[in-house]
Amino acid sequence: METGDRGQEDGRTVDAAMNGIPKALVVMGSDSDFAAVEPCFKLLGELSVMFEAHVCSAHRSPGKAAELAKGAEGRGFGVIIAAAGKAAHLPGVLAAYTPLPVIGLPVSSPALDGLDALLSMVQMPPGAPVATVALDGAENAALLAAQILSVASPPLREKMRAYKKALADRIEEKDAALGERLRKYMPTA
Ligand code: C2R
Repeated sequence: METGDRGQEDGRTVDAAMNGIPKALVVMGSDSDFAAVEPCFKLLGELSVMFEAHVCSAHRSPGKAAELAKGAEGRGFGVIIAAAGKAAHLPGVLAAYTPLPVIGLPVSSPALDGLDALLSMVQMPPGAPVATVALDGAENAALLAAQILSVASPPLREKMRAYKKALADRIEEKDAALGERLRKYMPTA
């Protein structure tokens, strides 16, 4: 992560001096979602995407959910990631209050293995879409957020290009390693 002043002492905000790259707002339905969302924070940081994170629930703190979503555009956010498990109304409710794109990150939980959260997000009725990533797909939530923000940010687009190149390079290494492992099984003439 590039250096930047912390906007808040508690580390909730990674802010300032990130050189023109717009911000992502990350909202978790509960602090119990933290472990599932942590890879998202990590990757946003690695991509130098500024973010602010909050615990907020459409069920338990609906006023704050509305306030966060309504204020997001004016506070310079370009995308919202909403992570929640069980009956996950959080991303849909945030999407109801903002013109910004909302990415839903469904978090798995024991009773229904996360199918409840997945369907709550992916089956939004027409009018308020939630771009839903895979169950516990925290890294893809970060990547999709970065890609959305990169539309208005050439430096971030370059980072995404470099990320994809590194990804492809890793696959090439695996492909070469597979060739080596299979060598002993190859028939000799
Ligand atoms: P607790 O562990 O706090 O009881 O939360 C959270 O995201 C979490 O996965 C259990 C689960 O409830 C989820 N939750 C929602 C919402 N608020 C909390 N799905 C919401 O408003 O959608």
